[in-house]
Amino acid sequence: MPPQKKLHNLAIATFEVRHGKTLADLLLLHGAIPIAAPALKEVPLEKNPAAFEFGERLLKNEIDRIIFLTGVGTRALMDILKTRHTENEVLQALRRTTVVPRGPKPIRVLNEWKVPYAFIVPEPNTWRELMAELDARKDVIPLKGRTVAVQEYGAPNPELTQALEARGARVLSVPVYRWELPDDVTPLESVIDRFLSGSLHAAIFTTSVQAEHLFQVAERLGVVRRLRDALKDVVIASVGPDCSRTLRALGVEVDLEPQSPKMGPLVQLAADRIPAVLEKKRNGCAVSVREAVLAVAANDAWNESPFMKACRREPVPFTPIWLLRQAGRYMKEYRDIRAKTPFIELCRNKELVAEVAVSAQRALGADAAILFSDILLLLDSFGMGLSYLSGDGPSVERPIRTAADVKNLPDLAAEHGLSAVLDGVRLTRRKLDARIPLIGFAGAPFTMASYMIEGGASKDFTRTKALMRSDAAAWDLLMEKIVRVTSAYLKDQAASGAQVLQLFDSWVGCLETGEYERFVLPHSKALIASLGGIPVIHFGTGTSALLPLMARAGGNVIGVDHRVPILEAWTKIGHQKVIQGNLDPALLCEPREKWESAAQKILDDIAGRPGHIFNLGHGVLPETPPENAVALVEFVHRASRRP
Ligand code: 1CP
Repeated sequence: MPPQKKLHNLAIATFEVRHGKTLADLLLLHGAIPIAAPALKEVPLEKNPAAFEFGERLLKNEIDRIIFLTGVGTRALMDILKTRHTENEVLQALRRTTVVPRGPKPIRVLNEWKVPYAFIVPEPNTWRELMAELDARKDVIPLKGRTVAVQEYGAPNPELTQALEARGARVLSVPVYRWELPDDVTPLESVIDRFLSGSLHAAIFTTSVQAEHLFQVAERLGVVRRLRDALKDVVIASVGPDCSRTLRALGVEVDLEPQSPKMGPLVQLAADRIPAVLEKKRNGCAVSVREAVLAVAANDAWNESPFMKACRREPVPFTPIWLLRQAGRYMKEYRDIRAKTPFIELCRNKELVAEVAVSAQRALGADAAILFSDILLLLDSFGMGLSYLSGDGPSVERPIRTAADVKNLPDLAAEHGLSAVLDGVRLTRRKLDARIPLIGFAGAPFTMASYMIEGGASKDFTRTKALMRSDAAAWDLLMEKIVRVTSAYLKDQAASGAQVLQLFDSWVGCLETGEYERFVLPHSKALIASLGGIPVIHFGTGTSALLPLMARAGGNVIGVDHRVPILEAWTKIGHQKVIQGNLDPALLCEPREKWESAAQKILDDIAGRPGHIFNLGHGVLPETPPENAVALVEFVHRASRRP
């Protein structure tokens, strides 16, 4: 009879390597969705003097007891010894020695070899039961003054060594292979992301090393505490007592452990108990991305940065600053990379993405980094055929011109197809100073629609306005399709390591207020509301008249350009919001006196009120001398420093 599908649609992380497929198949039978993240690789020791010494001494009858801890290790040790001795010599020597297998797997190998063993260790077959059995037989199998060889698997077991030495034994450790992180840690990284975003329901650990390696990768990503918190909402199943002990030492509570430390009973227990335990742990409600992000925010270094404090309108030691398009063509390092790599390729290459974003933040000393990517990549996900023609800007092969085009446009929902960008977010976050927040971003619905309809850059947005004004239903449908996928994309960026999200409505300033209110506001509002509590910067240019409405649409921070005096903008937005801006980027191409006095004027106007993030009104121009950008950051820090 097929098992009941007790784990219907529950996503369960597994880390097993050797029996990974079996474990996945068992879980599938129960209706679960196994998410495999092989957590280790076994590296045979090439030079293994300890094993050779063991072989020599074994043959000279100098080894009194041998403890075999694993089946695979027992066989591997024989393979090593066979490079120096014959199999028969080794078997004969083993038969003259007291052999103690820890569990059924080494027993199977010994039976095959017809090597007698001293006794069977009772379940759960950890080194503790093994020692208890030895203690019970101390008259028959004394340890005092005896040489005890211990076949080690992966990592040494210092507790077993100590226990043997405490009983007077001389311990000879015989390593066979060691465990390392797998060559490709991406599956582990992505499982960690999924834990952090609350999209996994359970985790099954079949060895201690799996747990250790999971946390090693979390450590590299700088998310140990976040992972530990996230695992509180997940059912943790462990194969046996040693594995559970390791998990607890890592700060992870174990929910399920079978009586018998084997995969079959473990999966059966998991199938029987996971749904109820999950219900209890989550109290009936799933963890949202927002809760996950907020709950962990309190722990991270970036959370106390001047930038994040400004986002919360808290007092800051100096005004934080970053620059729109701070990574880009004005920097020689960027141009050098671009000379070798087409733009879209660059955006999809996580190493280059991280390098460009992190090096720009460092070169400037900026208080935040922005993901290196482009708002238009999403057009390709819609199948519109995006290219960047040198000099002419972006071009879309199949723009949307009619209501039928809108209808035929796929509703991507969560399938944004930009996992390569998320890889970039993760790597950027990892390489960035922990105190520097990372800004993720996307185009706002209107600006995205304008590129989709115009097919590229535009000055007057004639076609966009025509569709909007002539067919409200088609327009709303288009905006809704954009909102849905953008929402999923931005949430994924947050879950991958972006602390703040910026929404670029770069061209919305071409609309009059009534049109904004009818055709844009509801959609931008729905998008921002869907992001929960993740801090959002809502940016536009030429928006002087639209600012109160943009503020109404949402965003903790409103980004304003240089066409509106900053205090006037703040009044329009409302002082409960944070303001970002607004030096004219063209000034940065001028001598220092010009931009310095304009920057000073902005700081004077703001007069130290909390809730200002300094920025340009729009992106750094390609002809900007980079030293001016660096000097501006330094100037704003110095001129705004509070006593
Ligand atoms: O030739 C090149 O190397 C490409 C130039 C370039 C760069 C450096 C483009 C093409 N995009 C980008 C990066 C980029 N784009 C970033 C990350 C860099 C950073 O800020 O440090 C960001 C946030 C964007 C967002 C973006 N792309 C916006 C919104 C911001 C804004 O400037 O208003 C817009 C409108 C785009 C579209 C775009 N991307 C690129 C071009 C040439 C254009 C068209 C601009 C236009 O319509 O005139």
